[in-house]
Order: sequence, then structure tokens, then C-alpha cells
Amino acid sequence: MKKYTYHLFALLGSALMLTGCGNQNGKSSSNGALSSSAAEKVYVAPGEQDEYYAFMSGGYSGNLTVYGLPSGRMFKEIPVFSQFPTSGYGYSEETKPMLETSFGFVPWDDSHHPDISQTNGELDGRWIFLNGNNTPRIARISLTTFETEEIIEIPNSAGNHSSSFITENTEYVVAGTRFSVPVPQRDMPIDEYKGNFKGALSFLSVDPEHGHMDIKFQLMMPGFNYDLAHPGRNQSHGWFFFTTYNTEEANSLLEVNSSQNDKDFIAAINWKKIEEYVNNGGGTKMPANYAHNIYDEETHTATTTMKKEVLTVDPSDVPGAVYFLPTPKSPHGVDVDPTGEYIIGNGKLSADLSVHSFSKMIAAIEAEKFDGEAYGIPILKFEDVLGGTVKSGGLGPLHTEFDNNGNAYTTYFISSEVVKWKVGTWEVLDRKPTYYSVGHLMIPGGNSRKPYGKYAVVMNKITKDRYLPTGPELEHSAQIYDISGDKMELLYDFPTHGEPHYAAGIPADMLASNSKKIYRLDENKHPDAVITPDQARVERKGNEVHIYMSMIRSHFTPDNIEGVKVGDKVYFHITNHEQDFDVPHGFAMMGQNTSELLIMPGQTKSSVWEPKKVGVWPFYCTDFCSALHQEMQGYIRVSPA
Ligand code: CUK
Ligand code: CUA
Repeated sequence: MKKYTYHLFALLGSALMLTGCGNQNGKSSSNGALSSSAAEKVYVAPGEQDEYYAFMSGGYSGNLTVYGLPSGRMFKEIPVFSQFPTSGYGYSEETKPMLETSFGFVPWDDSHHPDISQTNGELDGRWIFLNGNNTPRIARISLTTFETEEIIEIPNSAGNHSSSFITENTEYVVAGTRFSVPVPQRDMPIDEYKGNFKGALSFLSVDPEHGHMDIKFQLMMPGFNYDLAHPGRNQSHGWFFFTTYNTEEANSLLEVNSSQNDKDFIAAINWKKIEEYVNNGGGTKMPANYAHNIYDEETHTATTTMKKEVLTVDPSDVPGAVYFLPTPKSPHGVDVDPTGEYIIGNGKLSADLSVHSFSKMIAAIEAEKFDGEAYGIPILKFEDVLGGTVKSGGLGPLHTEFDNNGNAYTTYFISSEVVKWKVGTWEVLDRKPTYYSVGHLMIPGGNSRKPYGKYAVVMNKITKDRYLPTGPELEHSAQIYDISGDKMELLYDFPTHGEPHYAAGIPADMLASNSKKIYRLDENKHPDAVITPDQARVERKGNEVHIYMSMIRSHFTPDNIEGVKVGDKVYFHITNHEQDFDVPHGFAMMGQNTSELLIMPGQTKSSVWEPKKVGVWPFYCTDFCSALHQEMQGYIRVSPA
């Protein structure tokens, strides 16, 4: 078995070399024989608009980027887990609380998986959720304002990778834990990992009206690594599936330690059963510190609440709620087809793709056909739950999405390709190379009951020669394929920002008509807003100076400020009085050690400045707003302390 694994790793190396060196001298030798109509299919003429929105996770940028499909044009970067000078997110007084955690202010994270809210298993376009992998957090972003409205920290978790995936009525957003850790955290020898560390799987309820998240319960699983997750749908609604690796519970993941087992597990969780148990008073409250940050739309201000406890559930206390499905060789992705019958476990060190059958799983559970147990959790027999095997000859299957014609599309990292196959017959229908080393792919709605199977976007790990070189560091490459015909057709490459592990897409008309255009000034409930001219003023409170300012083309009120001293703490509270779409103003103060502010019409934002030097210092508008933009300026006089 060990030899087999080494063999695969050797292949990994040579496959990378093969794909990576395939295009050293030809300019376009690896474009997969583009047809002449490919350009037309991605061309969105000036003034015309794209058919789909694509939201791509930013990986180590911590943000979410918004693209149009099929054009591959980037429309916006939405700051989520990172400070973002472009808008002042994470710098302004209103948004700083969004990045608070139990570890203090953590202005960065690593985001992998966005997921759009659903109703009856179909995209509903209300919110998009995104995980923070490093300091475990989940964010909720409004698809009306395209702004981050909420971030909740996940206690007892470490490496919030199998997240954020939602159930088919957005009842829950779910977060696994890639690393198991001591729960509660404590000082203990690392080599006592086995049997002592825990893997917390968190189920966060989502309030259907406002989308507010709350940790309903954490299921305390054995100390495996929980890599990815996917909800059941239709008949399997009520279940959630998590891939595991390192079921050996090794504390060092050198291959020899952690890949000994021929099969790891997919954990099948009957969350409806656990929900019922919890609603009847089951579970144990445990002390836990975590931050819950909510941005209020009316006050334009975020607040942090520190939570003190969480409800935990031991799987052995809820018989019939948790089972293990053996799955070959370190499964990475787990995906469920639109009917809810098939659960695809992609063993990343495997060649074949094992497809589990949900109905066979239920039958085996009812017949109590088990093959032992792990920590009291019954293990089903591989043969009893196997629905089929896709033998594509590809290597390193990672992730699968679906179209609306009963086809599945799986990415193969090692052999660098996407393979189309038929759900139910397991027949391989087509395969196309990707350039190079593909991770996830995304079909708009392709992880819901209703895929929109026109385009597939693949997200590659390696870019090499796809664009003009930009030094050693290149942006990642995404590629768009037309999947509307029998054969996939590569249409276009486009660069992404950060590392988009995964993406979520939605038809443009589901969002565009609901997109908010302005914040109404008469609805602005910010406590420091200047709504009428007489509210513009300067107030001193001890060593704090509060400047309540308004801005409209092309003037700040007040614009000449005196009475400030070295050592003061100066707060600017600035309200944009414009009420026209797309007329923001900016604000920047010389020497200020935070970013500028970008203030949208009707909105109020604040920032702090601690003047260090005597003098007369200018401020100005940073966003070109009219022919008199350069006249939009002011001075602050700073006197000795
Ligand atoms: S992913 Cu996060 S390591 Cu395959 Cu979902 Cu890239
Ligand atoms: Cu206001 Cu430029």
C-alpha cells in the first residue's frame, strides 16, 4: 500500500512537469484547439452586460471578488476578512469591530469556499457566506449591498476549511475543522493527540429574515482532519457529509504516518436528528469565548459581542445520527448530485472516483449492517453503500459539480483535467485539459438542485505561461468552458485575485434588479451623522475632538478647523449628502496612520487622527467626483499641547 502511495506522488511530480513544460516555445500551443467562435462566446460588447455573476474566494487575500461570466471581467473586490484601504473597511471606526476575535483584532484571513443562500435547494440570491480558514470565522455578505454584514468566530475549531456550506433552505451554515485540537484548549503533549484531540463540526443556524448566524450546536467528533463538507438535498436533505483524512490520528502528517489506512471516511451526519435532540434540551453547555460581529445597515456601524458559551453534542449521545462511510485514500472533496441520491467522495490519492448511494446507505443503516465502529460511531461496509465507480483514468480527483442534464464534471489535480461523466451510468463522456493543476470548478448553481449548466469555470493553481509574465509572482488562472454541448469547449483564460479555491455563480438577473443603489440620507441612523447643515460642528470632549462634517460636490462643511492640539484624538465623522447613484466622496488626512475613507451617498463613516506635529495640515477628497474634485479640500490647524 505504501508503495502505491509513493507511486502516486512520483506521478504528481511528473504530471506537474509535463503540464508545466508543455508550452515553452509555442505561443498558444496549449489552448486546447480553440474554435473560431470561442472569442464571440465570451465577448460582451461595450455597454452590454454579462449573463452571470461569479463570486470567487480570495484565498490568502481574505476577500471575495466579483466577476462577470462569460467575459471574465472583474467588477469588484468585496473586503471580508482583510483590511481594505480602497473603502476603508477595517480602518474606519464603523468597520473595525468586524475584524475582532477572541484573539483580538485579526485583520486578515484565508478564505476558501463561498456559498450562496438557497430556498428549496435553489439559489435565492439573498446572501453569500464565506469561511475564514486561519482564525476560524464565517462571514455573511449581503447580495443587495455587496458588503460584509456579519462575521462570527467558531470556537473549538482550528483550520475552518470544510466551510461555509449551507443546507437547502439556509437553515444552517456548516463549519468543519481541518485540524483537531484539544477541547477545551490546554497545555498537553502533542504526541498524546490520538484519542484526546477533538474535531468540532459546527452547525450555525441562520435567521431567515436578517440572516443572523448563531452557533446552534457543535458535534464533538473523533480527532480526524475534516477536510470538506456538503449538504444533502431532496431525499438526503437533513444529512450533511464531511470528508475526513488522517483517520490514523497521527500528530505528524508525514505521509508514512497519515496515509496508512486504505480508506478514510465520509462522515454522514443526520443533523435533523441532532437538532431534535438539542431542541429537547440535549447537549452540554461548555464555556467558550468567541466574537460575533454584526454590521447594522441603518446605523452603518458594526458592533462586537463576545460570547461566553457554546452547546456541544457527543455523537454517542444521539444514536443513529452519525455514521462513517469508508472512502478510498484521503478523500478531499465531497459533493452531492442535484437529486440528492449520490455522494461523490473524491480520494485525492486515488485514481477512481467512488460514488456512494444515499438510498443504499439508508438501507444498510436500517439493516444494521455495520463493519465495526470508531469511537462508538458505526462504520458501514464500503460495498454496501457503493453506488458506482467512475473509472476515468485521471489522477487526483478533487471536486465535482453538476449540470442540469444529469452530467457531472470532476477536476483532476494531478492529471490537470476536467472530466465529464454521466451520473448513474458512470460513463466518461468527455475530458479536457486545464492549464495547469486545477482545484475546484464552478458551474452557477452547480451545487444546488437547480444548476445553470451553460458555463464551467475551473480555478487553476499554476499559471506559468498563460499571461505575460509579471515577475516571479503571477495571479492564478481561471478558465471558462462552454458546457452546453456534448463536448466541453475551452473559451477563455482570465486572471483572478488571490487564490480562488472555490466560487459561486448565479444568473445576473437574480441579483442586478435587487442591487441597492444609494443609502437614503433620511434613513441614516448613524449616531454621528450630519443630516441638516446646522449639525455640522466641532466639539471638544476632554482631549477628544469630534468633527461632524458633511460633504457634497464639491465642498466639506466645515472646511477650516482650528482649536486642535498636539496629543488630541481627533475623530472625523463624515456624511456624504449626495443622493445620486455612484457619487461617492473620499476623505484623507495628511499623516493619518489609517487608510482613507470612501463614503457612499447617504452614508456616514468615521476615522481617527492623532496629530503629532504643530502646523496647518490639509485634507482632501480621494475620489474624483466632479470637475471641482480638486477644490474639495480643507485645513486643520494644530497648536502646541
Ligand atoms: S480547496 Cu481549500 S485547499 Cu480543494 Cu476546497 Cu484548495
Ligand atoms: Cu468629492 Cu472628489
